[in-house]
Amino acid sequence: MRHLALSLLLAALAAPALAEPAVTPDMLQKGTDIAANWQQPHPGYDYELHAVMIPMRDGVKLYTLLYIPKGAKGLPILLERTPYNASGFGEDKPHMRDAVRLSAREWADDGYIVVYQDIRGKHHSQGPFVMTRPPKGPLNSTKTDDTTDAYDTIEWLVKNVPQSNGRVGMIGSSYDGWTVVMALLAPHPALKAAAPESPMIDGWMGDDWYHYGAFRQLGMDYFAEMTSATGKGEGVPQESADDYRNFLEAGSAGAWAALHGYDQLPWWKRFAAHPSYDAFWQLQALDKAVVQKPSTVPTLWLQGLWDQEDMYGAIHSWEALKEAGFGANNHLVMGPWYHSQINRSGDALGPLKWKGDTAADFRREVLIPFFNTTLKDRPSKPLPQAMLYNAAEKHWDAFSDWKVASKQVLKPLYLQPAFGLGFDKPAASEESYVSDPAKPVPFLTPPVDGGDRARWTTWLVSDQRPVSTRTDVLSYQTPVLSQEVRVEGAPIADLFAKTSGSDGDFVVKIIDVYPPSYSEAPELAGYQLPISLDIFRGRYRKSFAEPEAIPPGAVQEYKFRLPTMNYVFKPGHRIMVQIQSSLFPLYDRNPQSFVPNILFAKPADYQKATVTLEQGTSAVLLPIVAASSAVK
Ligand code: PG9
Repeated sequence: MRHLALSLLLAALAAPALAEPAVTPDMLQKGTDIAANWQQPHPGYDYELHAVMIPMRDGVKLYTLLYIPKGAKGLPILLERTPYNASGFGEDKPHMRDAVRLSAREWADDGYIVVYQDIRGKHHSQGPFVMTRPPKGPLNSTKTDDTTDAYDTIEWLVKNVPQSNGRVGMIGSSYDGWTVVMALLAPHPALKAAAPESPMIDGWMGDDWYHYGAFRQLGMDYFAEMTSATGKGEGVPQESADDYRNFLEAGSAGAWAALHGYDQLPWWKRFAAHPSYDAFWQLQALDKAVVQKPSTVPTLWLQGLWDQEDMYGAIHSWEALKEAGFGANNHLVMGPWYHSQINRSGDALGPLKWKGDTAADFRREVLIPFFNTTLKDRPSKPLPQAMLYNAAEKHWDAFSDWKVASKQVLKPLYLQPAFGLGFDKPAASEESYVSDPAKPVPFLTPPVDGGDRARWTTWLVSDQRPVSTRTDVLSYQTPVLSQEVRVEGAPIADLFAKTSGSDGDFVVKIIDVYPPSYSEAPELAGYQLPISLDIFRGRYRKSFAEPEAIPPGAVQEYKFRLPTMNYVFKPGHRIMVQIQSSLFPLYDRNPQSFVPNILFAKPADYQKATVTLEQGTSAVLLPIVAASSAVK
């Protein structure tokens, strides 16, 4: 203070007289040099950016960013609701196409108002955050959910954005896809088109948290990132760079959680109390909800054919809607993409190279015209019922009648003696392996760093040769194919097996084995490319809600659906089926002795088991077609 007074005095003595009033002691006491309400002019910008707090029906305000092209009149709105921070992309960029997320670039080019909103309780929005907040009802006794929040947001937007034409489209992938589906459960009349991309639909059955009851523990970091802070929480510090080792040394997933302080996280505690498919999960399954409350909003259900996070949601929702008679306004798209790759460049997936950028081309040629039909009254080519990329032939196929799983004709491909695989039913025989929880089969060759995005996004197309020689992985294969085998639909794994344990997991992979020499792409010579794979927790073979111990030594049937394919196994290739009992550390280990909650299995519960597969009955049931049913 003394320094300030002294320097003011010196300045006053030295300074020449000013035309403007000098800084007076009075001003210094009462005033401030901070502008009352600074509005930064952006003369070079081609858009206006507005940050607003939109009130919901219960008074909670949600932080919303509006990107409005300068001089806009009568433009539709593209809305994305997210838990991942509405701001922080490119607000400092002068051109709207660079300022919005990459996924909305073509929308900016086409002339849209783009709106991002933080969902309740995340980042700059008010209210409490609840993980994938259940729809109002038995699990949510409040007056709001993400259906009402979307409704109230759209209501505000159409009344308060005079540059808009009063029509809104919703888009978003994964969690943001979930928010699109929630909006569809009671949509605002101004919602005219929707594109849930890889939406999280059923977290227990086959999306992010579990697959048929096997826990995806590698995603546990996400729990802390999302629920340790309103903003982005911190990642979990790992003991070593190898998550194979980290999870193995921790023991159960619950022990790992305890080690990392997860008893402070309400979501983890709620989650861990529901290891089976009880009402907690059933009442959140949105493929059931969309059928109970079908919307008339034109909707494109999108996902990747190798979607490593949400492989289940879009196809199951679309099938449920089609089966219930709501196919007319619902379309299915499955591209050759990893999770959310629809919003990035799509010229390749791991070692697989496509013709052109399958994602950008799709956004421009299909997705935007689809939105423009109802949002801009711009006529477009009618969309087929389903579009699936054919990764073997490298082109899109359009289908006027893509079969839902219950209507498929399936042909058994039997496990045969001497690791053969064929359409002829062989005489009964057996093959065994020892599954040892101390040496689980890795899903990627260790060291496995869960944070390594390049490996994570491509693991579903990773070469299976490194595990095919393990003694606890059974690899059955056909002779070299002399004719193509074309598949359209969802295969079913149908295993008859016994185990010396009282619980156990079954992993089934359908693999395209490339020829040993392959001049089209030498890096793929001999490659074992997974086309469809999943894991099933044995205790749920009779009921997902009520697990039952496996009677040791008794043959049981394990029957489960695998991910959808639109594929051709070409002449010169082989079809392979691999079977194993772990996929670690992506999935937690089954202790192989029955315990009430596997998340909290004790070290002594983990037991080796001898697993024996029946050959002659065990098969994968393939949706084989003689010729493509795609529209020409
Ligand atoms: N797959 C992520 C997720 C969605 C919903 C719940 C949990 C995780 C995502 O990419 O948003």
